[in-house]
Amino acid sequence: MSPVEPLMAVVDRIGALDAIREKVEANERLDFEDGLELLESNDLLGLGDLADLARRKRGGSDEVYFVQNLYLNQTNVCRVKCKFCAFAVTQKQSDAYTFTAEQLVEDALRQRELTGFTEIHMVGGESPHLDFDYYVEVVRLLKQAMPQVHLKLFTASEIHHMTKLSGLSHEEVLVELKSAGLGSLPGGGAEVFADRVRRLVAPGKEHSDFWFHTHRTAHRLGIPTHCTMLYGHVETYEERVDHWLRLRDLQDETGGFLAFIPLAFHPENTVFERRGWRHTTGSDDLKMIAVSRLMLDNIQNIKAYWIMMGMPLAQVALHFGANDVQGTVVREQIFHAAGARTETEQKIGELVRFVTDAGRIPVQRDTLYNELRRW
Ligand code: V47
Repeated sequence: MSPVEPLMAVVDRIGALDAIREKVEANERLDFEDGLELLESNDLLGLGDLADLARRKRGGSDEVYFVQNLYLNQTNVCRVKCKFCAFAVTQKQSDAYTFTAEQLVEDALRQRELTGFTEIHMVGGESPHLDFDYYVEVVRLLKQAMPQVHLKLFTASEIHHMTKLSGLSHEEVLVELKSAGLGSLPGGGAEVFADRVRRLVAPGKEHSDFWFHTHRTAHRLGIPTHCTMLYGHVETYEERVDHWLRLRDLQDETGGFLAFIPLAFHPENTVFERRGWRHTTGSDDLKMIAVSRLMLDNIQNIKAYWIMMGMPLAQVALHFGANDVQGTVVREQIFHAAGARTETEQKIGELVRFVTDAGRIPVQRDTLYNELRRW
């Protein structure tokens, strides 16, 4: 190899980002190859700059959103053995729990006195020991006890599980939950859509077509939803880009996604820890925020989930295309079971300080991105 060859490769790569910058400046849509170029780039600051440009070109301002929310998990009993999951247990394990609807309400009311949250985010395992009536009752009683609180409950996988429990269609399940008080769906269960990856990390999980069918149906019924990608395990860059493009297509069709949240794989207490898998690095996390913003040109909000990345890196992510830090998050179990060391709760004052120190304007929002308060 001649000494100039590596240099030429670097120059080519810089040239590729320049070509993408021209597209961003012209508000042109990025394609599959662009997505790969971006992921392959080592020009981390260049990626951040480009993502920040894209955010502004598409109407973004200096506002950074957060919601005051409570996390609940109705059960950790799960029939699916996803290899990335450290949260799920079987009914026979000593740490298995399933709360009744009354217990969940009592717990939420106690927390409400302390924090005044506006959203409950609740997900759990796919327990074979529950029936659909249980889920409807949980929603109904939570709504009855706290009519003002938005209920963001159940991943698409759980909705699909409810169709199996009840024999109802996705639409029938969603209609019933909506009339009981369901407000929106969180974005979990998406993992990585590619069949190859799903077979490797979540062989017992439903096909990704069901995830899309659930979200498409929810959007049609006027239930907004969120979307995610679980990255940093066995997926290739190609499979990450494919995942973004599939989400972008559905958003073109329905406009029902409120936000995208990239989720970094936490290996602790999973099969992958035993195989030597390591935690993602800060650069990969920042790259994922930036490329998510660049590829998902029709999803307005990209979340830097501080529970996953920590507040200091989330602050940097605000300059890499993110405009949301999720929320106060009272208690979180899925990432903490898998090794997250972050606090489970941020006081509003602390969130405000972090956002302000990053040079942005903190805005408290409700789940639907209506402004409640700004600093
Ligand atoms: O589907 C599970 C992921 C998801 C691990 O909608 C893991 O606003 C990393 O969906 N390491 C559930 N990730 C959480 C979720 C979520 C989180 C924050 C905001 C929103 C939203 C949704 O957590 C699962 C899976 O993809 N997950 N185990 C793990 N060891």
